[in-house]
Amino acid sequence: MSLTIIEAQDAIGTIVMNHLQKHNALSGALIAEITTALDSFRAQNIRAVVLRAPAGVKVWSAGHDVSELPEGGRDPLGWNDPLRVLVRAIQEFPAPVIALIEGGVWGGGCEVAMACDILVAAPGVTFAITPAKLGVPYNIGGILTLMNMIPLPVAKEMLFTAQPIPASQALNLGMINYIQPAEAIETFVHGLAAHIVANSPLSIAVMKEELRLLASAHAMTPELFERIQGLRRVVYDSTDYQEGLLAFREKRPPRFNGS
Ligand code: YXS
Repeated sequence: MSLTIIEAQDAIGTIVMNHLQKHNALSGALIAEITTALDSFRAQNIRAVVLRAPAGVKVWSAGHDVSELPEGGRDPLGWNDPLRVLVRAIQEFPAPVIALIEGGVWGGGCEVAMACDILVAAPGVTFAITPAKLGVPYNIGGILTLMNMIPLPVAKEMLFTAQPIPASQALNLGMINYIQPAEAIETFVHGLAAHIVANSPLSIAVMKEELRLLASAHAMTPELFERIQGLRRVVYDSTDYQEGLLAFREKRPPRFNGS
């Protein structure tokens, strides 16, 4: 059974994440369908993509599929992790990807949404970045995405509290472009996409890639890289990481002891 609904019309491609039983948890299978759709859109010269969940959902995406996180001793968010592959696929897609967001956005779901170029949310939307709740060592790609999107004090609050922020705050921060009523959001997003489709696809593709390259242009010395990897290993080798995964499976609050 497919986990997505894929449509393409008038140079606009739509990907509906439709694994509702797991609240669109970003499993390897769901991610594979999304990246396959993006490859197909690229071949069709699609000029704008809409990434969404079905209308009226309670949860846009519940983030990384926790059941697919490694049990420890290995970076849970390494280069080839499906979530990282999806984030890059969106960022490198040669046309704008518009996130049409309804419901809650959790963990890696926020990173997928923030990888999109334009974000339009319904009023009840919330965003929660939750690695601290699970004892996961967030990767620096995700950290940099956050630093490029919102002011450092708010990024720290979201990371350290793992609590949701409302769409109204996300709009004030400039993290999302618009809030639109649920009954109007689809028409609004397609209006945005129509403006994009009418413009030069080459000019837009080049500007999108220029922005991606410049936004990620940070000097990384070997010492800095090794220091960060060493810090992250402390986390994914920790008993707290194990406890975070176990608590999720057992549907109970985690009890972290800092080791
Ligand atoms: O119990 P069953 O088998 O029906 O399955 C439940 C949940 O276990 C499952 N599910 C997930 N499975 C894998 N990975 C997930 N992220 C995930 N989220 C949910 O879906 C079934 C229905 O969920 P349930 O009963 O909890 O629904 P609910 O309506 O009571 O609550 C909806 C949520 C989204 C508030 C709740 O499911 C939730 O808090 N999910 C986890 C959100 C989260 O913390 N995501 C971060 C995952 S870690 C991640 O993204 C990165 C590694 S990082 O941390 O770095 O960002």
